Amino acid sequence: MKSRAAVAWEAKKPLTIETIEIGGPKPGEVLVEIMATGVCHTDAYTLDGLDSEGKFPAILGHEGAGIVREIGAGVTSLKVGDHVIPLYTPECRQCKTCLSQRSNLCTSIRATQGQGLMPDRTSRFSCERVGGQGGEIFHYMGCSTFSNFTVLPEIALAKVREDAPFDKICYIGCGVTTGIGAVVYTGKVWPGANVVVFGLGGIGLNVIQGARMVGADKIIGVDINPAKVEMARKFGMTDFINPKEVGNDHVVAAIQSLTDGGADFTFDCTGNVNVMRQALEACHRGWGTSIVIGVAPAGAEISTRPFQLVTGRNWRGSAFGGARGRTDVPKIVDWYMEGKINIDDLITHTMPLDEINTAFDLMHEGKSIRSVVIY
Ligand code: NAD
Ligand code: AHE
Ligand code: ZN
Repeated sequence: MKSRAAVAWEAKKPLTIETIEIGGPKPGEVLVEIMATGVCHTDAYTLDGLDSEGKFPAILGHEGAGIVREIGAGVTSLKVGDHVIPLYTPECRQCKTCLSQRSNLCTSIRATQGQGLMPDRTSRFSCERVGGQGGEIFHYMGCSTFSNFTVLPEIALAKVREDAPFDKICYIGCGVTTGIGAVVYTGKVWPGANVVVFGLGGIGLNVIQGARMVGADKIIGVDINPAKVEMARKFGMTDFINPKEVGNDHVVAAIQSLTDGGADFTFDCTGNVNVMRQALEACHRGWGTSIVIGVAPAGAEISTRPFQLVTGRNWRGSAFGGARGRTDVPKIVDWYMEGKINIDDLITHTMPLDEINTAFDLMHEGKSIRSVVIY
């Protein structure tokens, strides 16, 4: 069948809207009509050529919601008409990691996903504009939600309730779950904790609302863009630090002074390795935990004095908020529908697929929190 899709032909070039060909679902796979998709900073990072796994041409997008239109042989957990959220972190419930219950990083299809392919090592997407190799276009993060129709393995789809609006719950496919999950599942932040969030964008603001949800005391935001302050306060930020105002070398001291020596939890939501170091060093001696969420450019490395760890600070990371997609995503959709979390105010822009490049422009200009493409 055919689908409209925004294709990334090469790094640093705008996406173009194409009519592509999609192969039907093979055994264990599902054809999904994507109804809406968010644009995450990670899409921009890959498009900017910063992703060591970035392959072109590709159909980007990993923050979608849609409807099952066709199922392949052997699919048992989904049926045509089900509402679903694609999962770049699947949940097979059979691999060593899933069975361990110690991590959400299901390994069953990770290798082929990183190569832009389906588990059988082929692509379902092609476009006649591509020369050679049968016009193949790569998948992205196993999702490719910048196509109106896409194919995913059954284990990479969370079934969600049918009364939830696609144009809002698509954001649960990455940003909402990543931010709130990092607080709830990865950090297990306790009531009364002091929390610092570096980067008040589409992820950081969800860390803030997660911290408020679990009863954190001080929630300190750090950002170089003061335009983010108003929204951050609305979501629970109690204090704000602008490194450009206090001086980059004084950010850690400013946090220590607000938190009686250091934070219980800090979260990097910038992807900047220098900020990651600040976030670690702003933690309280003896127990403070810093959680890296931001995705750094290929080749970047983090550093600090080992003494920071010897004296009890913990450096951790979180992917997809530590959430087990098929288990936890439907619950997060419930939280939204029950009014426990706010998604609507974070979606600052919506647009049709033809205008998807505007979403990248708004992000780079610091003018949006989340842009959502509605098909
Ligand atoms: P965004 O562009 O919406 O927000 C980034 C924010 O960081 C902006 O407000 C920006 O002003 C701020 N910032 C940039 N440099 C800064 C600095 N030096 N000091 C303080 N603030 C600074 O991006 P987003 O969608 O919120 O994504 C944030 C990061 O999280 C990206 O690196 C993205 O790739 C990553 N991410 C990771 C996961 C995961 O599972 N680990 C999931 C989604 C996104
Ligand atoms: N491809 C990059 C890594 C990118 C990365 O870390 N992705 C996050 C999700 S970002 C969503 O917006 C993630 O889930 N990582 C775990 C994983 O298995 O990819 C690289 O460095 O190669
Ligand atoms: Zn994302």
